Amino acid sequence: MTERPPLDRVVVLIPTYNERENLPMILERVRRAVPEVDVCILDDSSPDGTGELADELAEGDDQVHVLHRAGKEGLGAAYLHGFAWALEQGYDALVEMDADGSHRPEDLRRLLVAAEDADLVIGSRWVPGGSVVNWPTHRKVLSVGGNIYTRLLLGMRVHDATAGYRVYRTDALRRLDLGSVESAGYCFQVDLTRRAVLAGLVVVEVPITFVEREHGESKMDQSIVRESLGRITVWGVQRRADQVRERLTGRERWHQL
Ligand SMILES: Nc1nc2c(ncn2[C@@H]2O[C@H](COP(=O)(O)OP(=O)(O)OP(=O)(O)O)[C@@H](O)[C@H]2O)c(=O)[nH]1
Ligand SMILES: [Mg+2]
Repeated sequence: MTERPPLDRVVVLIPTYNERENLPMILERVRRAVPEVDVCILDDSSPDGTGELADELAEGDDQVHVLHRAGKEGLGAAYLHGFAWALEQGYDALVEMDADGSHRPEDLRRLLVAAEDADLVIGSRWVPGGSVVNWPTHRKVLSVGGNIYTRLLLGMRVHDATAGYRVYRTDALRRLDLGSVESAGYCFQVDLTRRAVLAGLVVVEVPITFVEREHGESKMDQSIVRESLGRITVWGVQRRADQVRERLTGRERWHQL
């Protein structure tokens, strides 16, 4: 295994849309659990004033940053903005974390330890030791079903490709063509997982306990599910086509010999 550089500078990216009730809690927990890491809040001009609250919280803490975005463009777009910022700032690794407490900051240290020997660490609900607390049956069905569909179509050995609690090494992210990512909603996670696997990055899953939000509303809706289903199906078909092409060109080469 190649020796990876130490993770001296890490930033936790937290996308927010109407998370006023959750922001102080999540910020306090992150700062307490891993005081050495920075935080950057990615707010899409939340109508409930989350962005202004973020500014207030950042004022008294040099390690907290805020990016204000023009309007609600989806989780993927907010993360791409945050990735570009983190790469520019020279961080060694970045973390993706929801604002609603589902991704427990107290688990982050474990994820960062795993990132010492990996390019991408996924906090996974669907590996032994992983679990979900307080999720209604329909959400479990959607997540497990979505992951089975993804595994079947994309042939990846990742068990929780839709998971949103992750650590990326920034040098590994630079090897992915982020400019061509179009996924706006939650399928951004599957898209990036697929790109990471195709690029030969070392992807590791670490079990986490995912806790359903207690405050605020879910931003998950049907358009997000539709986008995911559509894109994953297209990627699956492309993968098959590539396999067929490779087989054919392999045979052509065989005939030329
Ligand atoms: N900046 C930004 N953040 C978003 C957007 N959509 C969702 N988020 C944030 O992304 C994180 C995950 O969204 P959630 O609504 O919790 O989605 P979920 O976890 O599938 O749904 P829950 O069951 O409610 O937890 C939260 O921190 C949201 O505030 C968006 O369009 N822009
Ligand atoms: Mg959530």
